[in-house]
Amino acid sequence: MSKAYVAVDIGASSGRLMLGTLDKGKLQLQEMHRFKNGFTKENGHDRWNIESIMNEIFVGLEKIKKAGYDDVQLGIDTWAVDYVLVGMDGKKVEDPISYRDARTKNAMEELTSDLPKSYIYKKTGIQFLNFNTLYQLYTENREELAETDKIMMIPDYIGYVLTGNAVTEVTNASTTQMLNLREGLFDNNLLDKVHVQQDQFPRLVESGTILGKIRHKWHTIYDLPETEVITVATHDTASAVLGTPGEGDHWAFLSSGTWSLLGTELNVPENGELAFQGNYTNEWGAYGTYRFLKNIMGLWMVQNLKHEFDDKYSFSELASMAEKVSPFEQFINVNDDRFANPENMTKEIQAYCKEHNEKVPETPGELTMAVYSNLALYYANEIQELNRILGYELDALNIVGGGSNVALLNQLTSTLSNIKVYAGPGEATAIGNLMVQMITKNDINNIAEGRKVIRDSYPVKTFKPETNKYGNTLHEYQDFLNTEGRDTV
Ligand code: LRH
Repeated sequence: MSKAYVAVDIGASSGRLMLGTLDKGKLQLQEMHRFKNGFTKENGHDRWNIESIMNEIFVGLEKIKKAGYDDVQLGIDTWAVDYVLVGMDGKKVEDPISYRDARTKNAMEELTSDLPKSYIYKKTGIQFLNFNTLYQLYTENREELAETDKIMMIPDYIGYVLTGNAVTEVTNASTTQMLNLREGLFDNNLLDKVHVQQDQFPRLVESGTILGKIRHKWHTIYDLPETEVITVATHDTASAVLGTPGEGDHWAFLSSGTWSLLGTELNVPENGELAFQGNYTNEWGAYGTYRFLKNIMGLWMVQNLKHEFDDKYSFSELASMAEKVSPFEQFINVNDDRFANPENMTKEIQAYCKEHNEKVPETPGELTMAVYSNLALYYANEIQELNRILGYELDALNIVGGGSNVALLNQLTSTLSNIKVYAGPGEATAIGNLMVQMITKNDINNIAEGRKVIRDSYPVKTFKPETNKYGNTLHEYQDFLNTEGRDTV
């Protein structure tokens, strides 16, 4: 049997264990376990239930053992920015708080009132999002923080529980907005600002570092395969971009899941004035790359609508209903903070439209179309912005992740952005996770070869721009955004 690799890929709304094997240059993927994820109110805050996540990982591993895999490699990726505080006893202090919790509402403005944004950006090259780890740590109780032995990003913490070994992996660590681009380390001034010491973060490691075997104690509780954990590109977006089969030098990516992460891969960070003004980020990637991108609200909006319709319709049913409605019936700034964690997404969208004298969407189809058409407009605007900042034209957009299955959104995006769209694979994140493991174990030589394996294993769908279909709509939307207040620093 060929070597078996397991990707533990956990997003904000679901997690999965995917088994990957390589056979004659083709990747075979099998979903072995899937579970729901989400935060709940606990002890005054929106928190992730980390024990339940651990439990799901063990359940998944037991299934893998039952399926006949006795010896596997395993990598973990999750969403970014959130962390677990670990006490002197080696245990979590509390369940980690979600980045969507209201606690950071004013933290960024407070912290940056005496450390200017331009100063932080020069050092870190990271976009200003009010939930970055820097601002989350700023809200922590100082005494509690001083007594904390370790501050661990979520995937590093999961690896630590599994193996007993603690590291801080760079792709995810960069989303703290506390890594110094030039020094390649946590920045002392920023650490001081939030009353944290260098050594509270376990040692920094690159993606592709072997973490160790799963601890004996877990084998005494669960029936697990022999498992070696590899620290992959632990930030899910870093894994997704690795798993994107872009070709040439000027391709853009859109990692389309709970968030829409739109950008391009660079070898040198771009943290000049235009990037700063446009609030673009330079997240660290595996093997010395940078993800130059922007966070856009994404499918989170549709996920919320779906729940609010009592999960009566699947995502594809919602898309079919949306297709029967005309696009662009209303303009919405999808990146408005009010959509980040509203009590009710349907009502928030409707209230927004009323306040802006835009047509109010009522039916599931209208609401879904309102989100998709405005996401596509937002993407198109940012592609122009990317071209302007980079000083060259991006010539293709690779859409990956669950959102790459929404043909309606792919076509709208292609036409509005006037760019060729390649859609797929949907499981790019798990694939990128597996790729780093395979490179570490010498089954694949490098990213370029890995991307070829992906191209050979997964057909992508192409969407071409339809000429002159929507006339001036993008310009009108850009005028709307300009009066609305764009996402700039
Ligand atoms: C996507 C993601 C994104 C981060 C956000 C917190 O899952 O990791 O890259 O900005 O979650």
